[in-house]
Amino acid sequence: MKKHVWKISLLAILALGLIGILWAHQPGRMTGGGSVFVGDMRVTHGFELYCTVDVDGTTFQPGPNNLEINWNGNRFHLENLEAGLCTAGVDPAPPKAPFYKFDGWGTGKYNGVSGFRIRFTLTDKGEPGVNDTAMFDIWEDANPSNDVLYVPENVLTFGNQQAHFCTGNGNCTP
Ligand SMILES: [Ca+2]
Ligand SMILES: [Ca+2]
Repeated sequence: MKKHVWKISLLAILALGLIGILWAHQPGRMTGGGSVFVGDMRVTHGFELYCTVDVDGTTFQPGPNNLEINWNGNRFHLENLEAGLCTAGVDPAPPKAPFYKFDGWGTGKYNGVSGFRIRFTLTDKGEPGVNDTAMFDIWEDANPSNDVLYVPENVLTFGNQQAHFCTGNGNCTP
């Protein structure tokens, strides 16, 4: 009888360990939006983005990635996310998620014209979104001195950003 209980306990520990490993390799995604101000200029964004490189360095295929930014009558539309590095460090709960910071890099359209590049950082530092931050830098790929938007990392004035485990309709498979 004792031996039997010991065996069940060992199996339980192995199962928990396996679940832990699987969770550690869960890819993530981030959704949300809001506004940040640069002086008097309001910069508004909305997005759904999938990590291409997760906390543990595992790479995943990106799902449908969307990022729109509007400022002073201008707009940027992400066409291709080339990298999305997700890192842990701050608790983004609720909900429970495997990361809080999304560092992205990609190309898109500025006022309808392709050939622009963006580098950005979005964070989820809990709820409501008052501690969440955003940083954007957008420039012309062929002429990097043509920087069309630079927003230093700043807290959101309106909105909220949410880190999630990668569930739902996106392409979450490695
Ligand atoms: Ca959150
Ligand atoms: Ca948040």
